[in-house]
Amino acid sequence: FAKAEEKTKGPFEPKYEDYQKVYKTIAKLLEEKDEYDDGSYGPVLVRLAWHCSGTYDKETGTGGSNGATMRFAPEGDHGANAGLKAARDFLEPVKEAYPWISYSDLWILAGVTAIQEMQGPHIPYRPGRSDRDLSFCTPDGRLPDASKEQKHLRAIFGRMGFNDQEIVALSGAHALGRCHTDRSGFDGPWTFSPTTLTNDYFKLLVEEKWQNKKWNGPKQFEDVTTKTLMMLPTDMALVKDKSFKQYVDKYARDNDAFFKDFSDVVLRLFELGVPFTQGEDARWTFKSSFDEAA
Ligand code: ZEM
Repeated sequence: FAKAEEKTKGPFEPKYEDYQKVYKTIAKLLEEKDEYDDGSYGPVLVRLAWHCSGTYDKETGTGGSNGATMRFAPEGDHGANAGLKAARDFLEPVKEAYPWISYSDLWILAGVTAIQEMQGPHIPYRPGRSDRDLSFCTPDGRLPDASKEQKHLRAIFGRMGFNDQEIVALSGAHALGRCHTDRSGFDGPWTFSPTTLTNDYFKLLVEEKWQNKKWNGPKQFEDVTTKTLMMLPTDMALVKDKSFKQYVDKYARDNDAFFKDFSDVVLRLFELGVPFTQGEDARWTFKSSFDEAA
């Protein structure tokens, strides 16, 4: 039947509506599977999309979200990717329902969906990623090491092509989710609302007092007031470093400015290393559940 249809209509070419359908399916699954972690798979989906993209190296053009090479052992087993199987498994039924979408387009679309469904800004999206074999896996060590500071952040994000302002805006994603001792060794959430995107990460960085947490785990910081929130050494580097701090201050004061810059930089992060055949004007903006309700 599929073959006969191809003859009359040509091969299936998914359009905006088809991707919006995939978006809606992911959004519905997010709502249904609310027993995970703090009540949402949203944060771990964002981390999956970021870890696909953040392997990009602008000098060699290797890495990035094209390929979905984290499906394979070398990359899937990198320490930085611990725990992301939960996100990949969550998306497996979506891939089965829409076999025409590549894993690499799906994982990034899931990141976009998660951000929007957690009340973040719209993130324009273009398809065009194709899945590649394990020979395209990137070497270990391309993602940031949370125990380090500003010099390391500039080296890692500079390799992707990002400047100080962009590093700070991207870090605002830590308003979402938490650290898990069995994944990274660190423990706890950054904010009191880890399933809603806000500028609270920046507000807490500047308004709270942070102290060294006394425990058996790796060096991390806790808020003096409740001792329930956390910051990584790389998070604290953003307020220690003058050039970073000016943007932390700006985003702490102005959620709209954060949302705008976050959308701009995440869109670029998610497109790193992708050989698109369509131009930037072909990007789509998907409707979220909040747009539909309005
Ligand atoms: Zn994260 N991140 N990240 N990050 N991240 C964790 C969790 C999450 C760093 C890092 O080492 C860690 C960005 C940048 C950086 C998210 C999104 C983005 C965790 C905890 C660590 C240790 C993992 C665990 O134990 O489950 C470092 C050093 C970064 C350098 C600045 C950027 C950029 C992100 C997106 C744009 C998200 C959403 C999480 C929460 C995941 C979850 O499962 O809750």
